[in-house]
Amino acid sequence: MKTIRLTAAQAAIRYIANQLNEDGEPFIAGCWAIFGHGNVAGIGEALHSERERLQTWRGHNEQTMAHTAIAYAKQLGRRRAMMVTSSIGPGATNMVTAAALAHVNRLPVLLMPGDVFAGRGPDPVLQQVEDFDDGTVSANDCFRPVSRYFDRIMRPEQLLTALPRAFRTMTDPADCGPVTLAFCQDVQAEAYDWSEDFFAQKTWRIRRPQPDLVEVRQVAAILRTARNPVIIAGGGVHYGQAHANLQAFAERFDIPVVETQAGKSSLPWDHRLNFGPVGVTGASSANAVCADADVVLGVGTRFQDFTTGSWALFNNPGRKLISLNVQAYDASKHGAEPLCADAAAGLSALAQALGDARFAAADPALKADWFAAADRVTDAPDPEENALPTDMQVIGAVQRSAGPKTVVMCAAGTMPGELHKLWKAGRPMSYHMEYGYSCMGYEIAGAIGIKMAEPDQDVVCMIGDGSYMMANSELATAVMMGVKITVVLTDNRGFGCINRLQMSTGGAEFNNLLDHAQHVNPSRIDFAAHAASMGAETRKVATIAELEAALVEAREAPGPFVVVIDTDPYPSTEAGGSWWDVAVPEVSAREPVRKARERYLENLKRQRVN
Ligand SMILES: Cc1ncc(C[n+]2csc(CCOP(=O)(O)OP(=O)(O)O)c2C)c(N)n1
Ligand SMILES: [Mg+2]
Repeated sequence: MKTIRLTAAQAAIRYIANQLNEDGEPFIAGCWAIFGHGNVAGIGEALHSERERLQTWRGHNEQTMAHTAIAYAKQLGRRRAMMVTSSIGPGATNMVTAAALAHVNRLPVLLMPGDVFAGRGPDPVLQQVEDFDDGTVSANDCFRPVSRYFDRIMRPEQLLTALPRAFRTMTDPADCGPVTLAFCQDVQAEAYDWSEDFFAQKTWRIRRPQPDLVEVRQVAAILRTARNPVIIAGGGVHYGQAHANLQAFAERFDIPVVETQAGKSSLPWDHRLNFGPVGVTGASSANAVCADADVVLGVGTRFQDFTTGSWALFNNPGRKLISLNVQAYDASKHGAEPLCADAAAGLSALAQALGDARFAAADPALKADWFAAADRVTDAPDPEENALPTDMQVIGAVQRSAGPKTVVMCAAGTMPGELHKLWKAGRPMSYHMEYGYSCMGYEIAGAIGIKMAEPDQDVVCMIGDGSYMMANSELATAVMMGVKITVVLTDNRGFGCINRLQMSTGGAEFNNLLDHAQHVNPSRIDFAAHAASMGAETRKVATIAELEAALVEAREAPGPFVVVIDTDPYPSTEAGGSWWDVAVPEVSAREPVRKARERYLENLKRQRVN
């Protein structure tokens, strides 16, 4: 056996650089890194020696670097991913939130935090978390519940099994998620005689599991009894590249399709069978179809509460649930009849089994009514003097200035719900929403990842003032790396959506808008100046007309462009939507809370968990 003597870190990076996807591209497109004592000497030296084949990029925060990596993988339908390395301790735990985000959204990312000395010589090393009773605990144990695969590398040769397991996990359509390889600092630097074969190029094909024929038969039998079924398109349609299959299936059987946040843009918005967004932030058209449907067929959806209206949406007393999902866990949720398979393969098999079945067409007038209501809020004229524009008008302006290459993205705040309702998405993945973890601070970093994934697209990042304040520093990275993104920052001076939620649950306005928070001096943040200080081009606009003009400028600008607009924190789109289960206090001194509790109990009666 021919061997080569490398450190464990050098071997890891060399191995990673040699793993390809089925298109022949490196599966790991590059590595985001912030160095500290836990990774600079070992992993850092190894990344430098492989820099021709695996690029290294430097960001400003481990969490947001990982957001960039995760957004990249999401935008590419999990066909490629990135890695992120940190030092031990705070750099590592900064990534835990991002790991959770990837875990919830089933997205691949390779996290490689440094870890304490396996040999324990210098214990406690700087930043070491000391457990009095357990010698094996380090800060990195926080990653265990939020990693699909976690390993701690305490001897070089563990990499021989750990690295293939890591790539297996990231390229498995059912198990896909974040991998954490916690890499002990001394082990990174330790040499070992590796077989050269270990570094041979290897291709990881994402398999397409075919359905079990008995499951196909059972599910088809249920569907054949249906009169007015509905299809819920989730993120699995994108990841399974099942867009054409979905469209063909829906058209052949005349079944309306509704879309989750992750599934939006599965069908073009104006396709006759796309009845729009579903659930808490859904369209009246989609929700009417769902309320009535006798069979609900989920395709690649996790059925999270925003999709199901906290399980109060599907009101047909005889309704049955079918879940076509590549992951058996999701295929069997809430009493669903499972069809465990790749989305495209499952739809094809089901189409065959259904033969010439036909269902009652959904009423197209539902769609017309919805769009009339939606257009009224997005296309409302600029408000009277002294009144602020709404976030819905901002969406209208961004929509009017969007082209065929626009990708709109967001994660938390008012905008995700409003975009889900109101954005008209054309091509698949022209709408990128992180609404599994809905993590404030994903936005700017995520936009960078999307642009790196699809450099030809125009990426528009919609962000509230709250999310911007939580994480904005990768804007400087976008400037430095020449990653051109457009940021539309809606400044309503606080956490507008949570303030509205507080009010709707009977709460006093408290601790959400900045004016309602403890203060000596009122907060007046100059966001345009802030973004400009990081090198972005910025505009502060007052009206929707000015916003549209700035968006034209943004498209021509060479680098990141930030448009700031003050908006009204109170209005939201009243049309559409459905109940969301947010528990209201059972006893309270406040009359509005007691009233809200009564409404809550009424709504709870409609909840049907199985
Ligand atoms: C990291 C994180 N912390 C808290 C929350 C809960 N949360 C959801 S939206 C929101 C406020 C968002 O404020 P902003 O970005 O200004 O959006 P707005 O609703 O005001 O438009 C909060 C606190 C969250 N989603 N993520
Ligand atoms: Mg806000």
